[in-house]
Amino acid sequence: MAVDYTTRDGVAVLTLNNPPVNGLGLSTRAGIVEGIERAQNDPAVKAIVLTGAGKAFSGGADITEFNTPKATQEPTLPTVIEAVEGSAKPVVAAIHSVAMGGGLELALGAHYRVAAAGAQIALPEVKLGILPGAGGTQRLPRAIGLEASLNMIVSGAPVLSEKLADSGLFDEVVANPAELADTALAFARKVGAQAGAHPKVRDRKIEHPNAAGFIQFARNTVVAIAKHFPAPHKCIDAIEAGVNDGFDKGLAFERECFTALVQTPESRALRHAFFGERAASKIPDVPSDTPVRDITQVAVIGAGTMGGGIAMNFINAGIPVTLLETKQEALERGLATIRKNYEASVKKGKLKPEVMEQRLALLSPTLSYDELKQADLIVEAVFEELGVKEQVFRRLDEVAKPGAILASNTSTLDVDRIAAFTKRPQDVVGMHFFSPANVMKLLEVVRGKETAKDVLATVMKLAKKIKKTAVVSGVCDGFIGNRMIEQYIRQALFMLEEGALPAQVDRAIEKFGFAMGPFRMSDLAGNDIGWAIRKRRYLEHPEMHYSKIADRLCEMGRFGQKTGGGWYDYKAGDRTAYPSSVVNDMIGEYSKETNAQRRKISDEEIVERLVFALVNEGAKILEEGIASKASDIDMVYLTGYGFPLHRGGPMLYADTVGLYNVERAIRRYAARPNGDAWQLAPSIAKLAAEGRGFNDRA
Ligand code: 3H9
Repeated sequence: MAVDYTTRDGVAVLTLNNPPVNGLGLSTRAGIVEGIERAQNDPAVKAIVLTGAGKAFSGGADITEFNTPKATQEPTLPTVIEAVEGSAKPVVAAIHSVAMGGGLELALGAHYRVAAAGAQIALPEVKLGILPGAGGTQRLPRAIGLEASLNMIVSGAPVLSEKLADSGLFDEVVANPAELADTALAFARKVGAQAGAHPKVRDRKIEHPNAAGFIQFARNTVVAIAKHFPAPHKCIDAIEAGVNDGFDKGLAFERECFTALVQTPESRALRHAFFGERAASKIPDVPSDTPVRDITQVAVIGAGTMGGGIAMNFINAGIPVTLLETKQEALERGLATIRKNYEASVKKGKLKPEVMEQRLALLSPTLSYDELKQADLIVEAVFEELGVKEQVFRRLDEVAKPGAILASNTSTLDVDRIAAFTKRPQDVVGMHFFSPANVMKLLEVVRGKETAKDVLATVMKLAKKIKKTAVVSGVCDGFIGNRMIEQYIRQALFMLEEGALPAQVDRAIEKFGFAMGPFRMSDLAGNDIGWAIRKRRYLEHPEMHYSKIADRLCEMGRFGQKTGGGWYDYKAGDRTAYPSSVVNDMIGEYSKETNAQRRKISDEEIVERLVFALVNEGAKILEEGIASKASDIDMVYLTGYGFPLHRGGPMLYADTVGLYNVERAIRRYAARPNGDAWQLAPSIAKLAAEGRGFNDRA
C-alpha cells in the first residue's frame, strides 16, 4: 500500500509512502481515500493527520502517469481532495521538506496545516507546461491572497515554509522539523475535541482593493516573458475566473485548462526536459551506488577565459582552486578577469561583496606544477592543440597524486590519445565546459576507452554540486554537441550558395525559437574558429564536401564582432547585427563562380534543413553509442546550444514531427544540389518503419 494507516490516541495518521517523493499516483490516491473513510468509520478516531514518509510530504501528481489511463482513473486528485475536505473529522496536513504541486493542493484541501521550517512550498506546474489542476489556482489565492499566490503560481518558484508563516497558509510553523509529528498530533487532538464544522479554504474570500488592475498588470508582464508557452497565461485566466465567478466555476475552468494544457507539445517538451535532466545523470553501466572519490581540492591549468570561468564554478561551490599559468602576466590577467566578473555581479546586486571576497580567497594562483600535488581533480584548459595537451598531461602524470582525476576541457581532440600521454588512462576524462564556463549549464563529460567507472561517477556527482547539467559523451570528433552543430552549419552555408542570405537564415531559425541563428552566433564566437576547424577537416576528410563560402569571408578578414564585421556589419560599442552589402555581394558572386542556381528558399526549408541536419547526426551518434539515450542529446542542445525549450530538443522535435516525415524530408534534400551531405541515418528509417520515435516514453 502506498499509504500507511495507524492510530495514536484518537488520531488516525495517514502516511503517504510512495518513494522517492510521495508522488500522487493512482495507488497513493486510492490509499488516501481509503484511509479517510476508515477514519470516518472508527468511532475512536476524532481527527486525522495526513503526512508523508521519507524526503517529502509530497512532490505532487505522478508526472509519469500523465496522458496515461491511470491519470484519469478514479479517484483522481480532485476527488481525493474532495474526500479530504469533506471529512467530518478534521484533517491536519503535517508538511515537511517538500509540498509541491498536487501535494500542496492536497494540503490545501485539509482543514488545518502544520509545517516544519525549511519545507519547500510550491505550485511548480507551470514549469511542466501545465497549471495546477486540483484546485491550486482557486485555493491558494484564498489562503494567501491574490498577489502572493499569483506570483507563486505563475513563477512556479518554491517558497520556504517559514516565509509563509504569517501568510494564512499555515496554522503553525514548527522551527525544529524533528518536532513536526508531535506538534501535528497535539494540534489534531486539540481540534478533534472542538465541536462544530472545521474551516475550509474554499470558503474564504479573496480580498483585494483592485483585483482587475493587478491581474491586468500580471498579464502584461507574462506576455513579455512567456512568448512560447501558453501555461502562464492560463494560470492567470484561471485565477481570474475564481476571482470573478467564484470557487466552483473557477475550479471547473481550471480543470478544463489543465486537461487541454497537459496535451500540448510545450508541456510534453518541458516534461521531457524534467526527466531528461535526471536521466542524464544515470549512466547505464555505472550503478548509482558506485563509490566516488573525494574532491576537496581542485586545480585548473590555464587562466584564460575558459580556465578562469571553470575555476569560478568550483569556488562558487566552496571548493578551493589552485590556478596555474606559465607566465606571471597571464596569471594576473586571469585573476583580474575573475575579479571583474564577480564585481559585475556585485554591481547588479546579485552578489554580496563579502561573498565575493570569500570566493576569491579560495583561489590560489601559481606558476609551479609542484603546487598541484594536493589536487583531487585537475582540469586542463590550455590551447586546443594535441602537442600542447601532450606536454601538460605528461607533466601532470609526474606531479599529480595517485587517484587524482585528470580532466581535459578539450572540445574536439581525442580524449583517448590525451589519456595515452599518461600512465593512468583510467583517471583521465573529458570535462567539456561551454563558454562562458561560469554561466553555461552544460558540461559534456567525455568518457574515454579506459576511463574508470568511479571517475565518471565522481565527475557526475561533482557536476551536480557545481550546478551543471552533465551529459556523458563517448569519444568522437566534436563529441555530441559540436559534431551535430557542424552539420547544421554546413547546411546553413550551402543555403547561402543556393539563394539565401545570412539575415534570412537567422530570422527563420530564430522565429522557430533558437536564441541566435547560425550567422549571428558565428560572428559572436569568431568566424576564425570554424575556419581553423575546417582547415583541419580538409586535410583529415578530403572526401567531405564543404561550402567554401565561409572561408571566403575569413579571407576578407571578417572574423565577426571582434573585427567589426563578419556575416554582418557592426558599429563600435553596438552588438546589433546590420546586414552587410559587401557580404551579400560576395555571396552572390560566389554562387556565380560555383554555377549555383540561386533560388528563393522558404523559411520552412531553412528550418527543416538546419534542424533535420542535427537530428540525422544525432541519430548516428545514438547508433554509435556516443550518446546512450536520445534525451541526453536533447539536454545538450537545450542547455548548451540555445535550442528552443518549448520544442524539447532536436530528437523530441523529430518525434513530434514524426520520423516518417523526417525521413521523407531528408530523402528529398538528398536528391537536390549539395545532397551528398545527407546520408540518412539507418535508425531513422528503421524507427519510422516501426512507427516509433526516439523518445517513446515522453
Ligand atoms: C501536479 O502536481 C499536477 C496537479 O496540479 C494536478 C493533477 C491533477 N512525479 O528531482 P529529484 C522523481 S504536476 C513523478 O532528483 P530532489 C524524479 O524523476 C507535479 N516522479 O530529487 C526522480 O526520479 P529518478 C508538480 C517524480 O530531492 C526522483 O523523483 N510537482 C516527481 O532533488 C527524485 O527527484 C513538481 O513539478 C513527480 N511529481 O528533488 C515537482 N517528482 O530517481 C517536481 C520527482 O528515477 N519535482 N520525481 O530520477 C521536483 O521538483 C523535485 O523532484 C523535488 C525533489 C523537489 C520534489
